[in-house]
Amino acid sequence: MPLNRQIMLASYPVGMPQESDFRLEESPLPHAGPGEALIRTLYLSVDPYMRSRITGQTTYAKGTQIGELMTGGVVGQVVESNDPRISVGDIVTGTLGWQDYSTAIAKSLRKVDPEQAPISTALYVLGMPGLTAYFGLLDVCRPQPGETVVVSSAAGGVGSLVGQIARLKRCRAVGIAGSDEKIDFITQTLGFDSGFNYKKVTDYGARLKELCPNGVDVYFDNVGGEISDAVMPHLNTRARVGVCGQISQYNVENPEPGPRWFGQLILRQARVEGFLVPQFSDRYAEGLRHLSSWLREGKIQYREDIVEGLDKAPQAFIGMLSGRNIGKQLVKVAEWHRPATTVAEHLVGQALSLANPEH
Ligand code: NAP
Ligand code: FER
Repeated sequence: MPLNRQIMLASYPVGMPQESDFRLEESPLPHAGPGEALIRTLYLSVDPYMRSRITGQTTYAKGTQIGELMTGGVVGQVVESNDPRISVGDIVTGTLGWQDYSTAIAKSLRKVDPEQAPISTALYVLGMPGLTAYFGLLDVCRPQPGETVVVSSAAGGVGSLVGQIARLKRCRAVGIAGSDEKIDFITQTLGFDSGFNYKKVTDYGARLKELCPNGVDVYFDNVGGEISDAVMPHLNTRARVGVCGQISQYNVENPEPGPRWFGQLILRQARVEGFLVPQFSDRYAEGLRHLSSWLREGKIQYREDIVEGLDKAPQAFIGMLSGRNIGKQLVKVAEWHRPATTVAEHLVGQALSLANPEH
């Protein structure tokens, strides 16, 4: 009888989480109840928001209590289903947690089409980070052709997409990230116009002035802290700042005091707006349609940083918070075994379309 490995919260982290804040437990495999499916985890996403869920306090969502399962987005394969909408073998995504197997109400799951894109993209370009970049940039920041868009944490899941979407909208994209390798990645592979490594540059303001000679029209803020303080004086008249995340503050025990830049907003008649991606949930289909066309047409490049093994999830999470990821940090939990029928159907489909291109 296989066991289900689960990663539980062992203690509320103080500052940067430690591996000892998490505990691996084993329990009997669950079964799907009425209207439910049993899902085998294939990929798990570790994301910054999880840090705010393990503080012992409730923010916009209920936190994880000590002894409870760590939450997280999963792509998995259905192994049992008690709902006609979901079949055994389907690939689905949902918020299922850090475990090998999960049960979920079938209607809370989204089906993933493995023919459309690699299934792991449901946790990145075609998932929550992609939608965050899409709506955060296009709806909150409203970039116009020719404008300069600055994005922080530019080589990460959300930031890597923000810069590319900005380029698709004919903006100049400038990224800020924490290593030379990340800057090479965003400029050489992703097509950002320029960027700088904030761990090497000491005078952020001077570097921003060089890289943004026409000022900053849009700042997509993923980090807050000193980096954002340095961007604010460069805002143009009617600039827009989308506050997506403040990761520089997630692991500090006491909020850092910072320069006071509200006067700059008056001077520049600028707008600062925070957002949470679920506020756009009634338009996710629109976002996914655009993101998947860009992906299919090769207009968006992506890089996944994959750690293997569920037991490595805490390490992957801590690594991501510490900046070790380039692209989206994922955990590969199990190999995907395509059901034979799907492969056969796929091959027949391919053969038919080769024989008859109109098919
Ligand atoms: P990510 O950028 O892939 O990974 C986190 C990155 O944060 C690290 O790689 C690191 O890169 C950077 N970082 C860590 N500590 C930092 C510090 N002190 N100063 C500056 N950078 C630091 O993560 P993601 O999933 O794409 O999320 C990015 C941001 O978006 C996070 O703030 C997250 O909370 C936010 N978010 C918001 C929403 C929403 O709905 N509002 C949804 C999703 C994500 P460096 O090497 O560059 O330091
Ligand atoms: C969500 C709302 C916000 C969510 C993630 C976030 C997984 C991320 C917020 C952050 O990183 O600040 O429903 O779903």
